[in-house]
Order: sequence, then C-alpha cells, then structure tokens
Amino acid sequence: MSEGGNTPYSNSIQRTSASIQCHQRICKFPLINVRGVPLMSYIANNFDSIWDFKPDPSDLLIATYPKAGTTWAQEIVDLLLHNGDAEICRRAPVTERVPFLEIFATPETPSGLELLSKMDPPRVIKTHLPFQLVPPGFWENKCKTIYVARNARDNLVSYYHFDRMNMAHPEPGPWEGYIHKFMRGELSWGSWYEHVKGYWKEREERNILYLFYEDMKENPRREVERIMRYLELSLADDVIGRIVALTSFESMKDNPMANYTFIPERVFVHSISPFMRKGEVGDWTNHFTPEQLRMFEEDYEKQMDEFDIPFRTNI
Ligand code: PPS
Repeated sequence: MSEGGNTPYSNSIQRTSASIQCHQRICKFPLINVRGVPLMSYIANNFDSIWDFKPDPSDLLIATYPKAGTTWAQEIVDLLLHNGDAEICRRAPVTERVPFLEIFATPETPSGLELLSKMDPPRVIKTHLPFQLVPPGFWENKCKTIYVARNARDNLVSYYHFDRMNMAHPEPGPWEGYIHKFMRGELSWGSWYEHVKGYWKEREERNILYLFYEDMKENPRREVERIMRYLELSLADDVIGRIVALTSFESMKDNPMANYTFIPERVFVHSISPFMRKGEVGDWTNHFTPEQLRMFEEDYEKQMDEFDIPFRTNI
C-alpha cells in the first residue's frame, strides 16, 4: 500500500520501526496498524488491493478470528457444496479450495487475490479481517457470510500454540505475556473482543450466519444442518451423516488436504505443535493459573460489557 495515497486507509497506516526478520528464508513480518488493527506487514502494505476486491454476489465468505474453527467450517462448506463427495474435496489443499482473501504471496504459495482471480464464482473465501476491514463489495453484493466464534479462553490458547509453530508469525513469547497481548488486542488481526462484537452487531442487518465453535463440538450434525439451510441446500440424511464424519477432528487431522501438513515443515513446525492440535472445548483449564483466570475474567467483563454474546467455556 502506498503511504499517503487517496484511499480510505491511507492516513491510518502507521509504519512500525520494526523490520522484517528473516531466518532460513522464513520471514517474520512486523505488525502494522491499519485503522487501529495490527496486521502483518505484507497484508497491511497491500491493503488497497484487498479493500478493492470485488466479490461476486454468489461468493460466500467464511470469517473468523484466527483459530476459531475456520478450517473446520471451510471443510464443512466444501463438502456441503459437493454433496459430501470426499474425493472431490481432496482435490487440493484447503488453502487452494477456499482462498485466504488477505494472504499475500510467499515463496510457497500464491496470494489469495491471485488464486481468486483464477477461479470462477461462486467461490468460498476465507478471511480473518474484522468486520470494518472486510472489502465493502461483500456487503454491497449481499454475499452470504458465515462467522465462527470461539470462546476467548480456548481461542487464546489455540492462537498461542499456533504462534509457536508458525515461523512466519511474530514470536509469541512466554504464555504469561501472551495473555496480555491478547487482552490488549496486540496479536495479528487485532482484538478478539472487537472482532466477535463487530460481526455480532452486524449479523442481522447483513444476514451473517453467526456460529459458535462450542455448538459445533456439542452437536456437529445440528450445526452442519444449520449451515446447509443457510446455503439453501437440501442434502440426504446419509450425506449429512457422512459430512459430519468427514469433518470430525480425527478425520480432518488425518486428511492431508485439511491438516496443513502441505505447508513446508520449515514454516509450520508441527513437531512444536500440530495445526490440528486438540480440537477441544476447555483446554484453557490446562493453561490458566487461578490468578491469570481472575485477571482475564475481570478484563473480559469490561471489554464485553454491553454485549451478551452467549459464549460457553465448557460444554
Ligand atoms: S486458522 O489458522 O485461523 O485458520 O485456524 P482455525 O482453523 O481457525 O483453528 C484451528 C483450531 O481449530 C481446531 N479444529 C477443529 N476442532 C474440532 N473439530 C475439527 N474438525 C477441527 N478442525 C480444526 C484445531 O485443532 C485448532 O484448535 P486447537 O484448540 O489448537 O486444537
């Protein structure tokens, strides 16, 4: 993105003094604020072209805060759109079947925009952008949007382990400090609190299907059927059953087109923490000390004050 250009975000970009740190051809990108949202520099510096993306009205957006259940939703949707055909849904890695809107090219992968330019609509598109940074074309064209939200405690734990294993992400540092970065909204893609609230506020006006990871764990069939109805599909009972089985944590962990082992090991180091790590509700209990939990909850009440979003930390 050119600084000072005539775009909605030109004046809101703040260059950080941090530089890109590269080790063995893997680059850790500094975070740059775009309208107050920290994004990795390769996203922030290309934000103009992301903002200008013009979806087709038939395109479907899957939006999430990182680590909230994106890949799970992507896999469910792809299977629903292909009548539960497991072979077709193994045609390519999930990153190619469902391009990641704001991801820019690395030596290993093309950018999301490049992939999208080569696909005919209807396309399924992934984003982690908070509501206010989603290209306005999605709302102008009334694109269907599925949002998956996950309770803050488990979302934080999952993000922590992901930042440990993803060599392109900023260093997570120790757990104790990471909690504070999460609470202050300093991680890539910004504040979890603002993210979940942003889509919640807009869900009725924009016809957003707002799902919860915990509901998907509790009763996957019910949630798969909910997505099916939203997509205006009607699949046979046995096909729905197959989709539920194919998108269980165990099946997806074994699926090389969904489990992110297709990313080179020097970028995603699964031996540090696998992408398909635990897939549970309540793993936060293994991470928070009583004191950390007290502090986190006190802050949570303040940040979520006027919002009554029905998150569950246990099922
Ligand atoms: S990303 O990188 O933001 O796209 O990651 P995302 O897919 O949103 O989140 C990864 C976490 O989701 C868990 N996961 C699942 N849980 C239950 N069932 C299924 N099928 C499933 N697929 C992915 C994955 O294990 C990560 O959570 P944690 O808690 O780290 O295990």
